[in-house]
Amino acid sequence: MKRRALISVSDKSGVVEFAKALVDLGFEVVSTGGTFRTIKEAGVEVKYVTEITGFPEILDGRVKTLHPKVHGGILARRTPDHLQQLSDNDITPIDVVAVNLYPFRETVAKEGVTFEEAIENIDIGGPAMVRASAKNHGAVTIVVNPERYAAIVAELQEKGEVSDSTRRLLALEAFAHTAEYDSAIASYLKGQCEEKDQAAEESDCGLQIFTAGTVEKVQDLRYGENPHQKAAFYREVGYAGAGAGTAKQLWGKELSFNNLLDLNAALELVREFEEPAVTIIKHNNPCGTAIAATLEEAYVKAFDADPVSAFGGITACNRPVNGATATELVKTFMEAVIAPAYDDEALEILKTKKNLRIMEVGALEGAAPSYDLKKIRGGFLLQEGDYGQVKEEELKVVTERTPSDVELRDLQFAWKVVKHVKSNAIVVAKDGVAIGVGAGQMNRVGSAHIALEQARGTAIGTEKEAAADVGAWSSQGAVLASDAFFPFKDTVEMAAKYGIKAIIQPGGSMRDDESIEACNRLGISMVFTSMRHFKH
Ligand code: 93A
Repeated sequence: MKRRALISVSDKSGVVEFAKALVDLGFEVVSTGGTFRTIKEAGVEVKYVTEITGFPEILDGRVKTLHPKVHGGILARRTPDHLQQLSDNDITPIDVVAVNLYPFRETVAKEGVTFEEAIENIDIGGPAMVRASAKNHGAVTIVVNPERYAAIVAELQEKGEVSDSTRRLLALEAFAHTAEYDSAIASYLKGQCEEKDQAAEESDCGLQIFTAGTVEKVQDLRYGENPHQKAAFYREVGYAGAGAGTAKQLWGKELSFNNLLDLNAALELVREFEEPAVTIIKHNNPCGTAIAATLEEAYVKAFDADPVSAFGGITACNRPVNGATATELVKTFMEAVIAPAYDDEALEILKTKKNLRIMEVGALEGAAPSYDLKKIRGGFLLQEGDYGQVKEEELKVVTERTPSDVELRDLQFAWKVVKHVKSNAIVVAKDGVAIGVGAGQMNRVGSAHIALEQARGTAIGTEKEAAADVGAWSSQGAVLASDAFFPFKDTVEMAAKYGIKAIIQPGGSMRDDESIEACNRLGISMVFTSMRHFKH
């Protein structure tokens, strides 16, 4: 008896050659409508599936292979008992199954696709055969990927059969194929449900973006946060807009795990600003951030805010990088730079640094919101990104003193920066520059101390020499932002000693009164945002 192969594929690439090779190896090839025609027209011997089922394809092809003559032939163990049952029912075993599924993902990606078209492209008979064959891979060779045809033919030619280990690998590939297929359908339907039900969208936290099949591996990374940790970089399929995950690397060394994390932190910070803005990130915290009239000026100010920390940092710019900015950038060692674009002169200058990773991300506007995922052992936490914004008219002055216009501008600047600093976060700012950053301390006053001490010694641009000469404290007249409320008045009292003139914080502590009283006593303005920005 001839061995039987069943071929039913939507992706017809290589199918004629495969069928021909099987026929040459002595197989009887059975196929469904379109596949049958393709093979037959190429002059290769093939049987139409209805010949073996004795049943027509019905319901516009919805039922073509869903038949015991097919599934019995696939699922039977090659034991005397099962083979006897096949023979009693006039069923021939099927040893090779080549199936790939209706192109669901491609169909729903097409513009203007209707719901009905999408539904018709949900393959039922195909996955049934794929799963049945993969389950019975002890006897059946299942191939879902046309790239495997040649290797299978080669094994059959060499050994007369496909080895156990190959069949098992093919089964694995088959189950991955159907799992990915079903998750694409689930994602699509979820999108459809959400379009109809706004409330559902609001209550749900976008879990569909993390289901298998909606992310793709970009690359294995050399290692994770440390060399003994394996790691890889995945990208959300179809994410619209500029993000660290979608940026293009134009130049430089291979990206590392920590580079990607820092690139993300950097880009998310500068996209807060309308004005030309630059930030330099170290270990996920911004050591220097500035806004200015030009990008070049913003870079110089950001760098000068903390040149020691900026060494080996990751820089983000919210404007295309020009030659002048690039000239400044290459003066020190930077790991990477990310920006919407680069002009030719800038690229030429930046490329003098062999290892500098140059990342181009495109226009920052209009990016879809993204989610934040944190892994815990045995689970994960998913939340919307922190896109909370406080408008100027929502700020509430709670002190006798009102901030001046310049202070108000600095308060709003510092508030945007502090959102991107690990909690407990304190940022001291002056003239559009973050001159002191206190990050990740376990108490707020500890972060304040770090930020204020740094601000005290920071000297920006033209102030540099003057400050050095007279020993002036740069923190004089600066403003301070806190990502969450002050539990005690101690931070206010410390800020006053450093000459801070205005403070921005969410408010909402049991002891707000004490902090307000301290501000009034010390001549400081304080505004409440009623929104906090914890970052863990
Ligand atoms: O419509 S189905 O869900 N019902 C079936 O019984 C069935 N059998 C095979 N889809 C079915 N298929 C699929 O048809 C295969 O998975 C393959 O993608 C496609 C091949 O059809 P044709 O050979 O007519 O081009």
